[in-house]
Amino acid sequence: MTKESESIEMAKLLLTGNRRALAKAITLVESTKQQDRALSSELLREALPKSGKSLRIGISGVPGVGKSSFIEIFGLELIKRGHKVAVLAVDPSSPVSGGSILGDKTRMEELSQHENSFIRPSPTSGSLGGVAAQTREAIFLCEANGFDIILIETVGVGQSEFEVSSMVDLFMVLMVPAAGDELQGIKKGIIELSDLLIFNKADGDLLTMAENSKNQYTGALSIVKKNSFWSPIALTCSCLNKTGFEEIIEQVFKFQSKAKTEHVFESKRQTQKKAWLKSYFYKDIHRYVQSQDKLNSLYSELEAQVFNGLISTEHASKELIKRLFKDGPNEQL
Ligand SMILES: Nc1nc2c(ncn2[C@@H]2O[C@H](COP(=O)(O)OP(=O)(O)O)[C@@H](O)[C@H]2O)c(=O)[nH]1
Ligand SMILES: [Mg+2]
Repeated sequence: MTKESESIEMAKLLLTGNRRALAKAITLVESTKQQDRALSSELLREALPKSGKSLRIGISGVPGVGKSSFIEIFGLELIKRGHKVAVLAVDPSSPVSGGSILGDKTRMEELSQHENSFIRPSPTSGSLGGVAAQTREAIFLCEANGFDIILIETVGVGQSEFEVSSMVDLFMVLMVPAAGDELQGIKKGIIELSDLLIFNKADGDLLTMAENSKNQYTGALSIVKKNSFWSPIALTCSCLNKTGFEEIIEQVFKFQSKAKTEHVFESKRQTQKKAWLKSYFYKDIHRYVQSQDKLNSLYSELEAQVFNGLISTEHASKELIKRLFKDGPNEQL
């Protein structure tokens, strides 16, 4: 079979809702092997027209806040309502921590076995295009495979939150209930990103504190209007007692229908697409430069000169572009 027909066959199987084809397709887009790249972009080209019809939800929070436990219950509740739920993880630390995937599978035991769910752990970081780019492509593949809710779990540290928020429709942050003065310390940036702020572990000794945290935030959030149609909302839940999920789901779909009726849904996705094109373009150019010996050594030379204060960053960049256009690209781009 030629490479091209191989990817078309794979795409066909993917579009029928075949789960193994989805797993294989994601492995392919994650592959760094040169021969897989052509196959992968062919596959994406076939899948892309069938993607996009889902609600993409980012779920963030510090390790131990209960993201995996939350996804188990939230996912099963959504399935009960007739949805098909895919879970993707963006965890830049996973190759280091290693064991997190095993822990997640046991916390999402029922969900991972359900026929209307699909769970995929984080790709290995440092691979081609980066974890975030591959997750974005995995979203398209899950959608083409028939999933209408995509949950993207990310650890609430560093850059990954921003990357995930740039590929989802709705971003929720899980938090541990805390006393009033501790709440002040929570990063402002997180609140600006989030549409729903959820205090988990609202049970036992933490129940009162969770309610207090929620009330305190509700006051503060009413002033933060993210955009014309939605102000972030604070809620509580308990994965232990399975409480609070009814209201969370209600708010999620309220958000979706408001975003759609006020035409924010599509325009946000368009903005995200533009931003991603830009980022792919820059990454491709950078990768091309790295793949060409002459260009790469010029890059290193200029980098050293910038580092030593001999030339400006702007000058270095212009020199590189000059050389790039002079030599011209080749098929490796
Ligand atoms: N009491 C209580 N414990 C919870 C709740 N949700 C999660 N946990 C516990 O918190 C720990 C971390 O949960 P996990 O889902 O792995 O968190 P993650 O690291 O954010 O994915 C586990 O021991 C859970 O059993 C909850 O609602 N109430
Ligand atoms: Mg987890």
